[in-house]
This record gives sequence, C-alpha cells and structure tokens, in this order.
Amino acid sequence: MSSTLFEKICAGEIPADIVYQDDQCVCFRDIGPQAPTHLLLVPRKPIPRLSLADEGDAALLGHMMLAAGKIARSLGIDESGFRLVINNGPDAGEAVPHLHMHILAGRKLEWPPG
Ligand code: D5M
Repeated sequence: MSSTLFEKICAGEIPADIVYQDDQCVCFRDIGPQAPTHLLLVPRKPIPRLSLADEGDAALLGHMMLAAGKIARSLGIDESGFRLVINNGPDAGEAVPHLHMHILAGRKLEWPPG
C-alpha cells in the first residue's frame, strides 16, 4: 500500500490532472496553481526530499531534469520561459514529504522569489 500523497497519485489511487508520465516519474497540475501553468514533477520512487537523495538516485534525478525540458517543449512554454523549483525543508515551504519539482510558467516570474 503506498503512503505519501504523491505516491498515491502516481499509483492512480488519488485523481490528478496528469500531463506526462513514464516508468520513472509523473507530472500533474498543481491543485493550487501559482502561475497559469503550474505542474509538479515527481519521481515514482518516494524520495522524501532532495537532500535525502543519494548517488544511486543520480540517473533518476537526471531523467527528471530531461523530462522537465521535454514537458516544457510539449506544452510550448520552453521559449517564453519557465522556472523549476524544489522546496527542501520547512524554511523553503516544503509541505509534501515526497520529492517534487514545481514547473512554473505563463507569466513573468519575479526574482528573487518570496
Ligand atoms: O508543494 C506541494 C504542492 O503540492 C503544493 O503546491 C500544492 C500541491 N498539492 C497538494 N495536494 C495536491 C494534489 N492532490 N494534487 C495536486 N497538487 C497538490 P511544496 O513544495 O511541498 O510546498
């Protein structure tokens, strides 16, 4: 039985608006979008947070970066611009203890972020 919220989404136990998936990761629309396009890209493997990934996760993390670029191209946000965000730990606002990459696009994004 899967445990984290995002494991449940990956397993199809909780509905989500999935825009991409493969054998290693799943990408779906964030339930509380902070930009016109706001996606979450998560590994099927439940790594709790980036700082707990290890050398054995290197290929998976690389795969996710390439998947983010592929997803951006497929949605046509690659030229106008998009931002990848990983919140790691409480000060960064991490709410779900399953590694996830935010993909934000569709408006001018401020820098530095809040
Ligand atoms: O981001 C956690 C993100 O997860 C936050 O932007 C809301 C999103 N979220 C929470 N529940 C769901 C479901 N059920 N579907 C889609 N998106 C969801 P963090 O970086 O941990 O703050």
